[in-house]
Amino acid sequence: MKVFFSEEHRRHFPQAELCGGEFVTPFERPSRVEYVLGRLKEQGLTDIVAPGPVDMAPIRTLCDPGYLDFLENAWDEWKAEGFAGEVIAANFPARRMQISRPPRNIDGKVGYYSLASETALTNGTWAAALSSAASAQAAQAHVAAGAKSAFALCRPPGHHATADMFGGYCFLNNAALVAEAFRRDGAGRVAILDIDFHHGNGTQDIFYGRGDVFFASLHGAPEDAFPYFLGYADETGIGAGEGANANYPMLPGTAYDVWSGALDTALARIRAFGAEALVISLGTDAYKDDPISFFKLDCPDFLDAGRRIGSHGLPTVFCMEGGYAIQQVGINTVNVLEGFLDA
Ligand code: OKP
Ligand code: ZN
Repeated sequence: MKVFFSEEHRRHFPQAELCGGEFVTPFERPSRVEYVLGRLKEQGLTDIVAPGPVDMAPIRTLCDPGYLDFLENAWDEWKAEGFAGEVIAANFPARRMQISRPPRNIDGKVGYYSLASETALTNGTWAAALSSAASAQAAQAHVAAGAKSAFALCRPPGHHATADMFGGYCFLNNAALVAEAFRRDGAGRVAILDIDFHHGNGTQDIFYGRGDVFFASLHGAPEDAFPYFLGYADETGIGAGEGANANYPMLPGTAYDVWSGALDTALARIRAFGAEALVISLGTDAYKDDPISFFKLDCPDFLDAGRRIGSHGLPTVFCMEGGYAIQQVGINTVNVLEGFLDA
């Protein structure tokens, strides 16, 4: 399996994440990918290449123009305002406030264009987010050209990002870009399966009204887990998208017996949908020792999950999402890929 990876991810390394009322070193940190690269090489997956330049046109089609302008200029505007720290949201358009008028002031804009305040934006964030999207695009092009699968080692991740909001460590929705690219390249129906511990609210939001892209997510129940305000089982899609969204929220302590049942159900739905291509939002934070999650999957479970995904035989692009037990993130992520290849 070919791997697409850009060193430019390093340009996104905020010093701070707001966590429990303190600023901590962000869980989503550059060293995560070092562990994945190390494990890939250890297991003989050495076909690792840098993506070509990002294709902006599909990003402009997918995202709100004001949002893209914000991402590109936020750091400069923040500095011009005289703020000394990293760009962090503190003001949000809450219930019954205006959501159709982006403020002019950057302190207002950052809240307007975000869904949470844990994620800081810095000088290199835009470049890193574009490089992450470029890896996703290159992986998709490789599969569209006939390869059975590819791995986009994306950082920063993407599945929480909507067309107009960042948050949950995500800025551009890489998996959505891949699904859209498959559609443009002629796939009539595409499925996105999100196995990250957190609900892929951004991906769900992007495709919620569409019947051509099926979205399924296995995640911590929204009553108990970020992003808290989306991811319930009764969210099934709307209009043309009715029936093309499937959520599998699970409770604290969920282990592989229950999780794998949800995985099989989701895969059966994807098969019944008639997907011609598959995008996997590959987070491994369902791991038992993940510091910010509460499922109980063990390392070999990821191998088995990869096999189950691979047994469907669909052209597949994997996009890296979360996984914060950094010593194991390499093993768990590559286990999914090895299981897939072994199916
Ligand atoms: C991103 B991805 C830590 C709470 C963290 C945000 C989680 C974002 C997860 N105090 N809340 O889905 O892995
Ligand atoms: Zn996650």
